[in-house]
Amino acid sequence: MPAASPEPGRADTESGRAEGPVGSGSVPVPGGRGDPTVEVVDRLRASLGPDAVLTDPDLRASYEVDWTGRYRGVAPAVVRPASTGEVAEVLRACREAGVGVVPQGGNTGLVGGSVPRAGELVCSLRRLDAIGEVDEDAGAVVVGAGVTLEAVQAAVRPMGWDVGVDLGSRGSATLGGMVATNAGGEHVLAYGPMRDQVLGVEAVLGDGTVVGRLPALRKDNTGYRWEGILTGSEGTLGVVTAVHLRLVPYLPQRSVALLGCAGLAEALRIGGFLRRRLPALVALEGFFADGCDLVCDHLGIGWPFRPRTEVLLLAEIAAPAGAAPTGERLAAVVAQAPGVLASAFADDEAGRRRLWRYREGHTEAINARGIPHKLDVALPPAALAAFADEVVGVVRAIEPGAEVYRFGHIGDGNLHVNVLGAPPDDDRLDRAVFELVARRGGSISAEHGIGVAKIAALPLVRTDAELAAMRALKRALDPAGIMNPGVLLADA
Ligand code: FAD
Ligand code: 2HG
Ligand code: ZN
Repeated sequence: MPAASPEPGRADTESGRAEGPVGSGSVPVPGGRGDPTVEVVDRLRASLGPDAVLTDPDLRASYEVDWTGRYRGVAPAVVRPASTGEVAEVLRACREAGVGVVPQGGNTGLVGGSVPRAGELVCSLRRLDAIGEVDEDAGAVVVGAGVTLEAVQAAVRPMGWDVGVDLGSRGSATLGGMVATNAGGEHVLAYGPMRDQVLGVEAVLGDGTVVGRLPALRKDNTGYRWEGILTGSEGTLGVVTAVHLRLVPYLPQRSVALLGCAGLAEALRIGGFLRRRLPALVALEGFFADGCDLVCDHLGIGWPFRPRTEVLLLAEIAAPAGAAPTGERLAAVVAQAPGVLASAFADDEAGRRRLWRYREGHTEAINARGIPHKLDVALPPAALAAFADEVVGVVRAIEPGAEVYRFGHIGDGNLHVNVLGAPPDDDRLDRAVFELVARRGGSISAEHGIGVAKIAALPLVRTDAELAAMRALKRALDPAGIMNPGVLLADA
């Protein structure tokens, strides 16, 4: 399974956005006395200590470009607070000076929301990396926002618990970032997205106020809930500093089937057949032959089976240790499924990884070939297969030579359309695809969020009244507008 890591050296394009301090009243001399950014950096150096404030361009570099290389900017400094109190001090200093802040966790976000655009400070949460004691009876744990998903998995699995969300970026993505983006991933089918895993959060709002009581109670019906407001807020309301996670039982006995199908409609039909008969199904993923070829070339491996088929469907079932073997049950149900043209199975850890890499390997293989346009969309289940055909024509009408890769969590109606061969700063094809999605009753973001990549398209799927209510919420919690300006909401 690929480990996610930013690749600063890959990027050679600017996002095209102006750089410079935000929110200042009079016009200060950049870098001189009276420049609010310089004053904030000096203040934070004094209060957090010099090691927590990175201004050297080489040290800042990996924080200033996103994972895809499509979005980048320059930050006057990267600040690395080590406690909730220090995060509050960062936000207070920025608010008083009117300087924007970009919260950053693992920097694996795919919509450009985790890197600076217009001279904002980057506030990296990676030093908030404490993992609390696992509540073995209740199945819950409190973790710092900067803890990686992989670290939480390693901490809770020996106790028979697991995290309900799993992502290919598990080695770098942080729990704070996963809450902020309401991450989805490979097990939404079984456990839902991040929103369903969060019992409570602690956070610092845009004005420096600390909110949320941890540990949270499983039942606490006392008005608005911070975890509800902040999950999916993409760093625009405040900084999540700690998360109280609801855990799910660890199911180490797993079996994977990779199935060859004639097309996406057939794959969805087979998926429905498996779902009805296999309550232990935890993943139902899909991808097309051209993406499989790309992954094979990138990893230097062969196809998982012959004959070569247009679509590949990956199904995984899971059971507790010591339960009846899952592999036999999976193979027996697959044998009855109509329309399976080829198959490969794995029950052991190494075999499962081998099959998963055809699916999880897409993101890295695509990035290795160029800077992609990433269009993470959801469609009503009945519209997904027709959309997958139609979208290729819509892209090629704008960019005739484009390569269009389609893969994703098809059991959730979620397709990742990745386009190579179009200029990174030209979003005409993004717009055309989002308009198609809106016409077909879908969502322009299934799981990655809006960031800066989709901000102009948000009105396609949210009403004016909804956007006005979102802006009002933003103004209430972040009155100075310092939290991730330019992300999620235009003109907030
Ligand atoms: P970052 O990238 O650092 O930030 C993402 C957003 O959250 C930004 O807007 C940032 O400002 C904000 N933010 C970060 N930390 C905080 C905080 N503590 N408080 C407030 N705001 C904060 N995503 C999926 O949903 N499903 C997948 O299957 C999936 N697979 C991936 C596979 C690969 C190989 C890669 C590279 C990415 C994948 N992603 C996936 C995208 C990404 O990993 C998720 O969006 C993840 O939740 C981002 O976490 P992060 O810590 O890297 O956040
Ligand atoms: C996945 O499902 C991730 O692999 C990344 O959400 C999707 O690279 C992408 O577009
Ligand atoms: Zn995904």
